[in-house]
Amino acid sequence: MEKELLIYIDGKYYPKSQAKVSVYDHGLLYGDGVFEGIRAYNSVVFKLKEHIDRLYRSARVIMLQIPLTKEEMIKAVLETLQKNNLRDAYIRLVVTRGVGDLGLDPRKCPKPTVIIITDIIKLHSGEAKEKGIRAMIVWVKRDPVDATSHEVKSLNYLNSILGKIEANIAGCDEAICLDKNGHISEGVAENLFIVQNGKVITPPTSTGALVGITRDVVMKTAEKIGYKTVEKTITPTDLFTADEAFFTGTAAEIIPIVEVNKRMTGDGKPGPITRRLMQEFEKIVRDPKEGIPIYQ
Ligand code: PXG
Repeated sequence: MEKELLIYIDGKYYPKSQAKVSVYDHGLLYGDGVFEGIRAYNSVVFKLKEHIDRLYRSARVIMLQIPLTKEEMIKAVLETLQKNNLRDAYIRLVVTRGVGDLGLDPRKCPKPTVIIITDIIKLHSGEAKEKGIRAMIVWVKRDPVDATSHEVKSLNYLNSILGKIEANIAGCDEAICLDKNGHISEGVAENLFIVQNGKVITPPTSTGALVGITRDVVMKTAEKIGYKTVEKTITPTDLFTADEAFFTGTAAEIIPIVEVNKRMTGDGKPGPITRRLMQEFEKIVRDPKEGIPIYQ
């Protein structure tokens, strides 16, 4: 039998089938916690420091005291990858409020639960990358910045799940969410970009979109290769009439969008600037300087 993957929970390692948390954990009972999805390429954890920084920022907003320093957390992530002998991996880092009682008061949870899952990466189909995907703007509004905004990467993903359900029942590949003003915010687990007249445009995080790490890499890369990049409000009309559109995210990387609510994007094929950015991105994720090596 194949050896089971080991999962880190609160400093100990458990085989996947035995890696469990209490039913009294407020991460389960209330979605009270924060997380990160991270990738390793060829033995280097891409942008690990940036993901750890975001995790601690998210935790700070919800007043969750992570019981490890950032350095200890990085060590724990690398050690989990080493124990599983992984080189290319998807890493899920979760910190919940921990075990409490059946009331939601976080003061009843003395100790946060820290979970590190490192698994083999499930790649997006090559077809999605090559041909692009069909997306739709759904009725589910992104949670606003004065509510459970996705600026904080919390365990509350019902907003995203609802969006995904709408796309699923409509037979679409992905959902796009609006903010409460009707402006485009992001996908359900991806940031969104459009290209208009050679300019690369993405909505501001004031729409409740996550401060995506891939988003940041793509914005910097676009600038570097000579495209003006702006953070600016995008309306549904802007999206319907864009020359190109694409999603970015740790799991998704860069995925071209070729249709939005049945309107063809550009000529219905992944656009030239999108393809150029995809090529550059492939190089960047494999650059050891862009991350932290697993085996030192
Ligand atoms: N927006 C939201 C709401 C997200 O959850 C992104 C954008 C992209 O951010 P990064 O930093 O990854 O470029 C995310 C990403 C997955 C998965 O497995 C990804 C996320 C959440 C849940 C699952 O694709 N977050």
